[in-house]
Amino acid sequence: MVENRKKPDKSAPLPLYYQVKTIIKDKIEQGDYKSGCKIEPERELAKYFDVSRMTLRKAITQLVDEGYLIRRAGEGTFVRKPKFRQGLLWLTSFTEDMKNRGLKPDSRTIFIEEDRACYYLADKLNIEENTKVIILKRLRKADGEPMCIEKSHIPKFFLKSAELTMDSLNGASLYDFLQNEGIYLNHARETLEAGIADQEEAGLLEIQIGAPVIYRERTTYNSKNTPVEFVNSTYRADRYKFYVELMRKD
Ligand code: 16G
Repeated sequence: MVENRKKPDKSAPLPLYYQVKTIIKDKIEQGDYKSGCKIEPERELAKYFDVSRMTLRKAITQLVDEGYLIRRAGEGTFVRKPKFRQGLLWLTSFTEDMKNRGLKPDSRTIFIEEDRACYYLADKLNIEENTKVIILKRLRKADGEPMCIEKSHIPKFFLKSAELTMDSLNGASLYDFLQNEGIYLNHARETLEAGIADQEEAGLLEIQIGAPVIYRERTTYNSKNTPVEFVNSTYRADRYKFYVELMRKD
């Protein structure tokens, strides 16, 4: 694998570790290093690139920090799966999003319960305090891999004909269920925040406690601008990056 790789240019003004890092990163992005494959030992790579072990280690450490590589104690360093790049412009469901990527969406319902809206939730959903809400907490997976945890809150009065239960949802799409109830979601407002996984999140998402996560808070509205759903989601930061196109203001 190392044979057809470029080498750093020692006369170039760029630091050597940075050149080595860029060469390895390009190979990952171009698919020469396949996701899941083990890269050569540091000693071998340092010799090939003709750099010190310290320089090589700095390049590798940055690629680990940026999510391109993962070190497994006693096993070596491996290429990570590329992150999902998700646009922030379109209102899609998790199911749609995974299908568009050619992946099989799946859900594990952690609980569905009925509760009364507290002041905070009432404010988010623009309902009276103590109004009945259905709370649905799910672990969402793509091709069997945990991606995020979603806790949705929906005012019960929206659900007229069918009850939202484990059986009625049966691992399927919540947005499809709402559409079958005649509820059409039109737009949403969302915030993203950085966080670190606590014990429960780490267990469900199969990541280390303290690993970076992204908290997304979304309120989804129908065409009358009435909030239908308020969601708290925890996304794996090692599997997602978000994308938005920006325009100049003037
Ligand atoms: C998305 C939504 C979530 C919604 C879910 C429905 C975020 C950031 N986005 O993941 O609000 O509940 O889709 O997905 O949380 P489903 O129709 O596949 O159940």
